[in-house]
Amino acid sequence: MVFRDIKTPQDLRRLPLDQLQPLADQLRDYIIDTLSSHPGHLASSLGTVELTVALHYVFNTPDDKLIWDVGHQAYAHKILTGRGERFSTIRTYGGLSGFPKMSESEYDAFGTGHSSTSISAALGMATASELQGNNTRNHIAVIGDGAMSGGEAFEAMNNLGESKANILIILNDNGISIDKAVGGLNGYLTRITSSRRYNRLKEHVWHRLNGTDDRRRHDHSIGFLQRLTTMAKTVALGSSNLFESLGIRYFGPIDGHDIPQLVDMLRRLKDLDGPKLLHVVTTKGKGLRQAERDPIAYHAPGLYDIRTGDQIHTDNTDTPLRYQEVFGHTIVELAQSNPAIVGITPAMLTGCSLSIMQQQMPERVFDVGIAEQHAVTFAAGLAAAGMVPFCNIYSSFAQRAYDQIIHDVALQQLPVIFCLDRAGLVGDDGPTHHGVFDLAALRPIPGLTICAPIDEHELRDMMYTAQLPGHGPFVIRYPRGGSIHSDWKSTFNEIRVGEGRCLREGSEVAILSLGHSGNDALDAAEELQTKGISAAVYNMRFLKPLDTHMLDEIAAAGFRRIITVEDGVRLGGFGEAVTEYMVQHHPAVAATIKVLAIDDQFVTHGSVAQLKADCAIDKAAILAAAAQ
Ligand SMILES: Cc1ncc(C[n+]2csc(CCOP(=O)(O)OP(=O)(O)O)c2C)c(N)n1
Repeated sequence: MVFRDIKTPQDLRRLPLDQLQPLADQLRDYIIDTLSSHPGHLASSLGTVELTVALHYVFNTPDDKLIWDVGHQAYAHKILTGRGERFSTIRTYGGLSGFPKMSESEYDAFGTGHSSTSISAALGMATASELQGNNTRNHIAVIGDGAMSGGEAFEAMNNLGESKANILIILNDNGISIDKAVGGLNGYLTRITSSRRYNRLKEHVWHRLNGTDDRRRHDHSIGFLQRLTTMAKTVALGSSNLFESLGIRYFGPIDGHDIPQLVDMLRRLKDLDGPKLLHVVTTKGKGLRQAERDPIAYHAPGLYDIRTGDQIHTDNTDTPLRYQEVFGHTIVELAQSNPAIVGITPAMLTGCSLSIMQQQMPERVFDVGIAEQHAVTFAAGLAAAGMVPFCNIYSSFAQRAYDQIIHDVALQQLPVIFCLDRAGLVGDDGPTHHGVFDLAALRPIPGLTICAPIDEHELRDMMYTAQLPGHGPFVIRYPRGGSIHSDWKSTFNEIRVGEGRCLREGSEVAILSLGHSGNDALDAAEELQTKGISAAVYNMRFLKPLDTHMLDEIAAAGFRRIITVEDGVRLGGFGEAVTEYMVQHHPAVAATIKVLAIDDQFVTHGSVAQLKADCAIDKAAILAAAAQ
């Protein structure tokens, strides 16, 4: 059997049980081979290969609904559901999405990217099935221990436990989030999986019940198994089971790489009505030595050597630091002289570089798990009690905490400093992860200062300014990756809040930019110069408050065209803010404005350069607008 012969899960279901592990091995090799040159989420997907095979083997997908949480672990699922041939296009422009996507396949029951949604979605679908008179369809939510720490998962379980919905939660427990898993839930799961007394009892029960096909015994055995499991756990752990307390029947933990055991257990659970949870223990990165040893680095390792498995690092010492690293070093510097500074991240410790601060002052860094809402209100609490919290959240994940930003921070004018990482277009992760709504979403909130640096020196100055006494809540948003200068370590300068900067004088065209887009503006102005067009560049720096004094000057200067450029959505964004002001105060000038921003659509995945070109927010778009 060759895995390429499996075009759909129906083909898979025709295989004898003993063919499944060889199939899983082939799938794993294919993922490892492909991702070595087509980067993606490696370690998580390697950990779920056997689970994926077993799920599609036992359940009648796509009629039964399989819902992946986050969806970064669903590569084997993509390959088994008719997308094997196109797998090498994953995350590239026009290719497969890196996450489940309803429009991509009928097997992708629910689109994902952000975490902790699977149980809610499964409950919604199960409720719909019931209302539509279908009581036999199965709904399976596969959720990692990291994603389980997110509040929405708990809200869903609270609701689920009360319902009779026919839902199976698979808790895929590998003890790792992107970074080390944190929090009380993590400790709890570790206690369950490592309790020797409990596991001995469970093994005993399992062996007694294993291998029965008799339906009556089967039904009886599953109930017996559960009662014994609960009892054993109570004996071993000295407390009742968390999930059972919520009304969800708990099974496991079982080995998530043992296909026969998985298949047997899933078959039993398939016939058991009501909400239930199967706890499977897997190894993140399974099958690639380096990934098993360092699942944090191999969560999304980029390119790696197909023969050795070693990561290929393209950085050299001349490469400018990325914004995130500059953030990481700068917060340490600021924290050394300001003892009130603390750093907070919802589960993106390494990604946002707070790991740098954690190494040096661990007691002042808080990884709160995948919990954006909590991160913001936790920061608000710290600020209310006199600390200076830097709350670093990826822009798209901060969408989760919109109300907390309004209600807990802004309304009370608490000096929380939000550093919104991965703002703008992020590239291959695509629409779930682009940080393009932040400017427009935050602009209407009273009392927020909102700014974006053009380079890493400005990032440092903005961070420095934000932590000085007397400011209210402060938002600093910056993109993924490359900054500009190789000497990032500038001295700190206080920036006057709401003050823009003219970077280049000119007379015909004015280009007004916010944040990193200013670099395209400068490049465009340079090129316009060679074509005999004189272009001025204004780095506005602040979306809020807008530098209206500078806008008055620009209006008075008599430019034939004013161009605004930003890497965010048009509706309510920076360009519209400038236009609004001009319409009110300089109506004749308003007619000369061309806003370059992202139109009212979700942007697909692909390289940032390609997407910027598609959205007409790149240098070429500026040149075209200047020529009009
Ligand atoms: C709301 C939200 N916050 C943060 C992330 C970033 N993120 C992606 S995967 C992941 C870790 C998930 O851990 P787990 O569920 O245990 O899955 P594993 O990768 O370990 O298999 C995080 C934090 C996200 N996708 N969504």
